[in-house]
Amino acid sequence: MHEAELEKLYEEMGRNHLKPLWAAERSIVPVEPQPKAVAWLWKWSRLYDFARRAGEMVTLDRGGDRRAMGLSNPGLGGLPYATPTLWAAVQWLNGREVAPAHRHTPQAVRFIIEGKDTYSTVQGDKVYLERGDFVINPPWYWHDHGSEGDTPAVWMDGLDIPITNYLDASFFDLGSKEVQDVTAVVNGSVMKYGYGQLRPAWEAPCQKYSPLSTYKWATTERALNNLAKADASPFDDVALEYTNPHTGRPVMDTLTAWIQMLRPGIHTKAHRQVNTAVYHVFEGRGATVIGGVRFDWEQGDIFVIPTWAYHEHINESKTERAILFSIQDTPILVALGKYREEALSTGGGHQQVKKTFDADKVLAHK
Ligand code: 1HN
Repeated sequence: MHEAELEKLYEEMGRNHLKPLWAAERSIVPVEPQPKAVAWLWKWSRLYDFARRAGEMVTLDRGGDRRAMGLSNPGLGGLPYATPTLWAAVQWLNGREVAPAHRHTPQAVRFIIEGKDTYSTVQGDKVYLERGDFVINPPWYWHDHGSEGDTPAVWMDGLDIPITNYLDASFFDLGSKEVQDVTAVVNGSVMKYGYGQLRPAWEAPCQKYSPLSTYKWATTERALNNLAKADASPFDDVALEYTNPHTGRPVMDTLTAWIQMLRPGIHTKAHRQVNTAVYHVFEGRGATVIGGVRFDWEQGDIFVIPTWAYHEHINESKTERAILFSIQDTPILVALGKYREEALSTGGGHQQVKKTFDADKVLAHK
Protein backbone atom coordinates (compact mmCIF):
# COMPACT_ATOMS: atom_id res chain seq x y z
CA MET A 1 0.00 0.00 0.00
CA HIS A 2 2.75 2.36 1.01
CA GLU A 3 4.79 1.76 -2.20
CA ALA A 4 1.86 2.38 -4.48
CA GLU A 5 0.87 5.55 -2.66
CA LEU A 6 4.40 6.83 -2.81
CA GLU A 7 4.56 6.12 -6.54
CA LYS A 8 1.34 8.02 -6.96
CA LEU A 9 2.72 10.94 -4.97
CA TYR A 10 5.87 11.10 -7.13
CA GLU A 11 3.82 10.79 -10.27
CA GLU A 12 1.57 13.68 -9.20
CA MET A 13 4.59 15.73 -8.21
CA GLY A 14 6.08 15.06 -11.66
CA ARG A 15 2.94 16.25 -13.39
CA ASN A 16 3.23 19.45 -11.37
CA HIS A 17 6.88 19.89 -12.36
CA LEU A 18 8.30 19.02 -8.97
CA LYS A 19 11.26 16.73 -8.21
CA PRO A 20 11.82 15.24 -4.74
CA LEU A 21 15.47 15.63 -3.74
CA TRP A 22 15.42 12.58 -1.45
CA ALA A 23 14.66 10.20 -4.34
CA ALA A 24 17.77 11.26 -6.28
CA GLU A 25 19.95 13.00 -3.73
CA ARG A 26 23.39 11.65 -4.74
CA SER A 27 22.81 12.40 -8.43
CA ILE A 28 21.83 15.98 -7.59
CA VAL A 29 24.65 16.44 -5.06
CA PRO A 30 27.34 13.85 -5.92
CA VAL A 31 29.95 12.95 -3.33
CA GLU A 32 32.60 14.05 -5.85
CA PRO A 33 32.58 15.37 -9.44
CA GLN A 34 31.10 13.01 -12.06
CA PRO A 35 32.49 14.57 -15.24
CA LYS A 36 31.06 13.58 -18.60
CA ALA A 37 34.03 15.02 -20.50
CA VAL A 38 36.81 12.51 -21.01
CA ALA A 39 40.57 12.73 -21.34
CA TRP A 40 41.36 12.78 -25.06
CA LEU A 41 44.18 13.49 -27.49
CA TRP A 42 44.10 14.76 -31.07
CA LYS A 43 47.21 14.07 -33.18
CA TRP A 44 48.77 17.07 -34.85
CA SER A 45 49.31 15.26 -38.14
CA ARG A 46 45.54 14.93 -38.51
CA LEU A 47 44.64 18.35 -37.11
CA TYR A 48 47.07 19.98 -39.51
CA ASP A 49 45.88 18.00 -42.51
CA PHE A 50 42.20 18.81 -41.87
CA ALA A 51 42.95 22.51 -41.29
CA ARG A 52 45.08 22.69 -44.46
CA ARG A 53 42.31 21.06 -46.51
CA ALA A 54 39.75 23.48 -45.08
CA GLY A 55 42.16 26.25 -46.09
CA GLU A 56 41.97 25.06 -49.68
CA MET A 57 38.22 24.61 -49.80
CA VAL A 58 36.61 27.11 -47.43
CA THR A 59 36.69 30.85 -48.03
CA LEU A 60 36.28 33.41 -45.27
CA ASP A 61 33.32 35.72 -45.61
CA ARG A 62 31.14 37.72 -43.36
CA GLY A 63 28.91 34.73 -42.65
CA GLY A 64 31.69 32.35 -41.61
CA ASP A 65 34.54 34.67 -40.77
CA ARG A 66 36.96 32.36 -38.92
CA ARG A 67 38.34 29.07 -40.26
CA ALA A 68 38.52 27.52 -36.80
CA MET A 69 38.10 23.77 -36.28
CA GLY A 70 36.72 23.14 -32.79
CA LEU A 71 37.74 20.15 -30.69
CA SER A 72 34.67 18.18 -29.66
CA ASN A 73 35.13 16.12 -26.51
CA PRO A 74 33.73 12.61 -27.17
CA GLY A 75 32.18 12.57 -23.67
CA LEU A 76 30.01 15.60 -24.31
CA GLY A 77 27.46 14.01 -26.63
CA GLY A 78 28.49 15.84 -29.80
CA LEU A 79 28.74 19.34 -28.35
CA PRO A 80 31.48 21.35 -30.10
CA TYR A 81 33.31 21.90 -26.79
CA ALA A 82 36.68 20.57 -25.60
CA THR A 83 35.52 20.63 -21.97
CA PRO A 84 32.26 21.75 -20.32
CA THR A 85 33.72 25.25 -19.94
CA LEU A 86 36.34 25.61 -22.72
CA TRP A 87 36.04 25.88 -26.46
CA ALA A 88 39.33 25.18 -28.22
CA ALA A 89 40.21 25.09 -31.89
CA VAL A 90 42.89 25.01 -34.53
CA GLN A 91 42.53 28.05 -36.77
CA TRP A 92 43.99 28.31 -40.27
CA LEU A 93 44.54 31.58 -42.17
CA ASN A 94 45.84 31.42 -45.73
CA GLY A 95 48.53 33.79 -46.99
CA ARG A 96 47.17 37.20 -48.11
CA GLU A 97 43.92 36.52 -46.28
CA VAL A 98 41.95 38.63 -43.82
CA ALA A 99 39.71 37.38 -41.00
CA PRO A 100 37.44 40.44 -40.77
CA ALA A 101 36.91 42.61 -37.72
CA HIS A 102 34.19 41.64 -35.28
CA ARG A 103 33.63 41.59 -31.53
CA HIS A 104 31.81 39.32 -29.12
CA THR A 105 31.28 38.73 -25.42
CA PRO A 106 33.08 35.36 -25.26
CA GLN A 107 36.64 36.01 -24.05
CA ALA A 108 39.48 34.65 -26.16
CA VAL A 109 43.15 33.79 -26.16
CA ARG A 110 45.32 32.59 -29.05
CA PHE A 111 48.64 30.75 -29.17
CA ILE A 112 50.55 31.02 -32.43
CA ILE A 113 51.79 27.71 -33.86
CA GLU A 114 52.92 28.95 -37.28
CA GLY A 115 52.97 32.48 -38.55
CA LYS A 116 55.04 34.79 -40.67
CA ASP A 117 53.96 38.29 -41.68
CA THR A 118 50.75 37.61 -39.77
CA TYR A 119 49.11 40.14 -37.49
CA SER A 120 46.22 40.52 -35.12
CA THR A 121 44.70 43.89 -34.43
CA VAL A 122 42.93 43.91 -31.07
CA GLN A 123 41.01 47.11 -30.31
CA GLY A 124 43.21 49.19 -32.63
CA ASP A 125 46.51 47.66 -31.45
CA LYS A 126 48.18 45.88 -34.39
CA VAL A 127 50.87 43.37 -33.45
CA TYR A 128 52.84 41.07 -35.78
CA LEU A 129 52.79 37.46 -34.63
CA GLU A 130 55.38 34.72 -34.59
CA ARG A 131 55.47 31.11 -33.42
CA GLY A 132 55.04 30.94 -29.65
CA ASP A 133 53.35 34.32 -29.25
CA PHE A 134 50.32 34.49 -26.97
CA VAL A 135 47.48 36.92 -27.76
CA ILE A 136 44.61 37.99 -25.52
CA ASN A 137 41.19 39.19 -26.59
CA PRO A 138 39.04 40.65 -23.82
CA PRO A 139 35.25 40.57 -24.23
CA TRP A 140 33.70 43.02 -26.69
CA TYR A 141 37.13 44.14 -28.04
CA TRP A 142 37.24 44.48 -31.85
CA HIS A 143 39.67 42.11 -33.52
CA ASP A 144 40.76 41.17 -37.02
CA HIS A 145 43.62 39.02 -38.24
CA GLY A 146 45.56 39.07 -41.47
CA SER A 147 48.44 37.51 -43.29
CA GLU A 148 50.53 39.90 -45.38
CA GLY A 149 52.84 37.17 -46.73
CA ASP A 150 52.24 34.10 -48.85
CA THR A 151 52.47 31.49 -46.10
CA PRO A 152 49.54 30.35 -43.98
CA ALA A 153 49.23 31.02 -40.27
CA VAL A 154 48.01 28.42 -37.78
CA TRP A 155 47.12 28.96 -34.16
CA MET A 156 45.19 27.48 -31.27
CA ASP A 157 42.16 29.42 -30.04
CA GLY A 158 40.75 29.18 -26.55
CA LEU A 159 37.39 30.77 -25.74
CA ASP A 160 34.88 30.60 -22.90
CA ILE A 161 32.01 29.94 -25.33
CA PRO A 162 30.45 27.07 -23.31
CA ILE A 163 30.12 29.11 -20.13
CA THR A 164 28.95 32.17 -22.08
CA ASN A 165 26.19 30.11 -23.69
CA TYR A 166 25.31 28.36 -20.42
CA LEU A 167 24.75 31.82 -18.96
CA ASP A 168 22.86 32.96 -22.09
CA ALA A 169 25.27 35.87 -22.30
CA SER A 170 26.52 35.70 -25.88
CA PHE A 171 26.52 38.83 -28.04
CA PHE A 172 28.23 39.14 -31.43
CA ASP A 173 28.77 42.25 -33.56
CA LEU A 174 30.04 42.09 -37.11
CA GLY A 175 30.56 45.83 -37.39
CA SER A 176 30.93 47.52 -40.76
CA LYS A 177 34.69 47.67 -41.31
CA GLU A 178 36.54 44.64 -42.66
CA VAL A 179 39.80 45.85 -41.11
CA GLN A 180 40.00 48.10 -38.06
CA ASP A 181 41.79 51.42 -38.07
CA VAL A 182 45.12 50.99 -36.35
CA THR A 183 45.10 53.56 -33.55
CA ALA A 184 48.55 53.02 -32.02
CA VAL A 185 52.06 52.51 -33.36
CA VAL A 186 52.49 49.00 -34.84
CA ASN A 187 53.55 46.51 -32.12
CA GLY A 188 52.69 49.35 -29.71
CA SER A 189 51.36 47.35 -26.76
CA VAL A 190 54.44 45.10 -26.78
CA MET A 191 56.81 48.08 -26.82
CA LYS A 192 54.87 49.96 -24.14
CA TYR A 193 53.91 47.16 -21.79
CA GLY A 194 56.12 44.21 -22.71
CA TYR A 195 58.44 44.71 -19.73
CA GLY A 196 56.03 43.75 -16.99
CA GLN A 197 57.93 45.18 -14.06
CA LEU A 198 58.07 48.63 -15.68
CA ARG A 199 54.99 50.73 -16.50
CA PRO A 200 54.66 54.05 -18.39
CA ALA A 201 54.86 56.44 -15.44
CA TRP A 202 52.09 58.81 -16.51
CA GLU A 203 49.47 56.06 -16.90
CA ALA A 204 47.34 54.38 -14.25
CA PRO A 205 47.64 50.59 -13.91
CA CYS A 206 45.18 48.58 -16.02
CA GLN A 207 43.02 46.81 -13.47
CA LYS A 208 40.56 44.94 -15.63
CA TYR A 209 42.50 43.58 -18.62
CA SER A 210 46.17 43.31 -19.38
CA PRO A 211 47.43 46.33 -21.33
CA LEU A 212 49.62 43.91 -23.26
CA SER A 213 47.77 42.30 -26.17
CA THR A 214 50.62 40.00 -27.20
CA TYR A 215 53.13 38.14 -25.04
CA LYS A 216 56.16 37.51 -27.27
CA TRP A 217 57.78 34.09 -27.38
CA ALA A 218 61.31 35.42 -26.87
CA THR A 219 60.28 36.95 -23.53
CA THR A 220 58.37 33.82 -22.50
CA GLU A 221 61.28 31.53 -23.35
CA ARG A 222 63.74 33.67 -21.38
CA ALA A 223 61.40 33.51 -18.38
CA LEU A 224 61.14 29.71 -18.63
CA ASN A 225 64.91 29.27 -18.87
CA ASN A 226 65.52 31.52 -15.89
CA LEU A 227 62.80 29.93 -13.75
CA ALA A 228 64.37 26.52 -14.51
CA LYS A 229 67.56 27.77 -12.86
CA ALA A 230 65.73 28.99 -9.76
CA ASP A 231 62.76 26.74 -8.96
CA ALA A 232 60.16 24.28 -10.25
CA SER A 233 56.85 22.69 -9.24
CA PRO A 234 56.83 19.00 -8.28
CA PHE A 235 53.58 18.57 -10.26
CA ASP A 236 54.17 20.76 -13.32
CA ASP A 237 57.94 21.31 -13.44
CA VAL A 238 58.87 24.73 -14.87
CA ALA A 239 55.42 26.30 -15.18
CA LEU A 240 54.43 29.92 -15.75
CA GLU A 241 51.00 31.51 -15.88
CA TYR A 242 50.42 34.43 -18.26
CA THR A 243 49.27 37.38 -16.17
CA ASN A 244 48.12 40.98 -16.39
CA PRO A 245 51.46 42.61 -15.45
CA HIS A 246 49.67 45.42 -13.62
CA THR A 247 47.71 43.16 -11.26
CA GLY A 248 49.40 39.74 -11.37
CA ARG A 249 46.00 38.22 -12.10
CA PRO A 250 45.04 35.80 -14.91
CA VAL A 251 44.54 37.51 -18.27
CA MET A 252 40.80 36.65 -18.41
CA ASP A 253 38.05 36.28 -15.79
CA THR A 254 36.92 32.94 -17.15
CA LEU A 255 40.12 31.32 -18.37
CA THR A 256 43.82 31.40 -17.80
CA ALA A 257 46.81 30.18 -19.80
CA TRP A 258 50.08 28.52 -18.87
CA ILE A 259 53.35 27.78 -20.57
CA GLN A 260 55.45 25.03 -19.05
CA MET A 261 58.77 23.39 -19.73
CA LEU A 262 59.35 19.75 -18.81
CA ARG A 263 63.09 19.39 -18.50
CA PRO A 264 64.87 16.31 -19.89
CA GLY A 265 64.31 13.28 -17.64
CA ILE A 266 61.48 14.84 -15.60
CA HIS A 267 58.64 12.72 -14.26
CA THR A 268 56.33 14.93 -12.17
CA LYS A 269 54.18 13.84 -9.24
CA ALA A 270 50.47 13.28 -9.79
CA HIS A 271 47.79 15.64 -8.52
CA ARG A 272 44.20 16.45 -9.40
CA GLN A 273 42.27 19.66 -9.46
CA VAL A 274 38.71 20.88 -9.86
CA ASN A 275 39.36 22.47 -13.23
CA THR A 276 39.67 21.48 -16.86
CA ALA A 277 42.57 22.09 -19.22
CA VAL A 278 43.37 21.87 -22.92
CA TYR A 279 47.08 21.35 -23.63
CA HIS A 280 48.98 21.97 -26.86
CA VAL A 281 52.44 20.43 -27.28
CA PHE A 282 54.52 23.34 -28.50
CA GLU A 283 57.80 21.47 -28.60
CA GLY A 284 59.25 18.03 -27.88
CA ARG A 285 57.69 14.71 -27.04
CA GLY A 286 56.64 12.98 -23.85
CA ALA A 287 53.61 11.57 -22.07
CA THR A 288 50.94 12.56 -19.58
CA VAL A 289 49.27 9.92 -17.43
CA ILE A 290 45.64 10.98 -16.90
CA GLY A 291 43.43 8.86 -14.65
CA GLY A 292 45.74 5.86 -15.03
CA VAL A 293 45.88 6.07 -18.86
CA ARG A 294 49.12 7.02 -20.57
CA PHE A 295 48.75 9.64 -23.33
CA ASP A 296 51.92 9.79 -25.46
CA TRP A 297 52.31 13.11 -27.24
CA GLU A 298 54.56 14.87 -29.69
CA GLN A 299 54.85 18.35 -31.14
CA GLY A 300 51.52 19.87 -32.15
CA ASP A 301 49.24 17.36 -30.41
CA ILE A 302 46.36 18.70 -28.32
CA PHE A 303 44.98 16.88 -25.28
CA VAL A 304 42.33 17.43 -22.62
CA ILE A 305 42.57 16.85 -18.88
CA PRO A 306 39.05 16.60 -17.42
CA THR A 307 38.19 17.73 -13.95
CA TRP A 308 39.35 15.84 -10.84
CA ALA A 309 41.52 13.38 -12.79
CA TYR A 310 44.99 12.63 -11.45
CA HIS A 311 47.64 13.63 -13.95
CA GLU A 312 51.45 13.60 -14.12
CA HIS A 313 53.84 14.57 -16.92
CA ILE A 314 56.83 12.66 -18.28
CA ASN A 315 59.72 13.77 -20.49
CA GLU A 316 61.85 10.68 -21.10
CA SER A 317 64.35 12.40 -23.40
CA LYS A 318 67.81 12.73 -21.90
CA THR A 319 68.62 15.86 -23.87
CA GLU A 320 65.51 17.60 -25.25
CA ARG A 321 63.11 19.83 -23.36
CA ALA A 322 59.35 19.59 -23.92
CA ILE A 323 57.14 22.69 -23.87
CA LEU A 324 53.40 22.65 -23.21
CA PHE A 325 50.94 25.51 -23.66
CA SER A 326 47.57 25.17 -21.96
CA ILE A 327 44.31 26.93 -21.34
CA GLN A 328 42.52 26.24 -18.06
CA ASP A 329 39.18 27.29 -16.58
CA THR A 330 40.61 27.75 -13.07
CA PRO A 331 39.61 31.44 -12.64
CA ILE A 332 35.90 30.50 -12.74
CA LEU A 333 36.32 27.82 -10.08
CA VAL A 334 38.37 30.13 -7.87
CA ALA A 335 35.94 33.06 -8.26
CA LEU A 336 33.00 30.84 -7.34
CA GLY A 337 34.74 29.27 -4.34
CA LYS A 338 34.80 25.76 -5.84
CA TYR A 339 38.48 25.21 -6.61
CA ARG A 340 40.21 22.23 -4.94
CA GLU A 341 43.41 20.37 -5.53
CA GLU A 342 44.89 17.23 -4.07
CA ALA A 343 48.19 15.39 -4.46
CA LEU A 344 48.14 11.62 -5.03
CA SER A 345 49.20 10.12 -1.70
CA THR A 346 49.81 6.52 -2.82
CA GLY A 347 52.44 4.88 -5.05
CA GLY A 348 55.13 7.42 -4.20
CA GLY A 349 52.96 10.08 -5.88
CA HIS A 350 52.72 8.19 -9.17
CA GLN A 351 49.69 6.50 -10.71
CA GLN A 352 49.58 2.92 -11.85
CA VAL A 353 49.43 2.95 -15.64
CA LYS A 354 46.57 0.69 -16.71
CA LYS A 355 46.65 1.32 -20.46
CA THR A 356 47.94 3.52 -23.24
CA PHE A 357 45.55 5.82 -25.11
CA ASP A 358 44.89 5.15 -28.77
CA ALA A 359 42.06 7.26 -30.25
CA ASP A 360 41.34 4.80 -33.06
CA LYS A 361 41.07 1.83 -30.70
CA VAL A 362 38.72 3.68 -28.35
CA LEU A 363 36.56 4.62 -31.31
CA ALA A 364 36.62 1.06 -32.66
CA HIS A 365 35.12 -0.21 -29.39
CA LYS A 366 32.14 2.13 -29.64
C1 1HN B 1 36.79 34.34 -33.04
O1 1HN B 1 36.57 35.64 -33.17
C2 1HN B 1 38.06 33.84 -33.26
O2 1HN B 1 39.00 35.93 -33.68
C3 1HN B 1 38.28 32.50 -33.08
O3 1HN B 1 40.22 34.23 -34.03
C4 1HN B 1 37.27 31.66 -32.73
C5 1HN B 1 34.93 31.28 -32.20
C6 1HN B 1 33.68 31.76 -32.04
C7 1HN B 1 33.41 33.10 -32.19
C8 1HN B 1 34.42 33.97 -32.50
C9 1HN B 1 39.17 34.73 -33.68
C10 1HN B 1 35.98 32.14 -32.54
C11 1HN B 1 35.73 33.49 -32.69
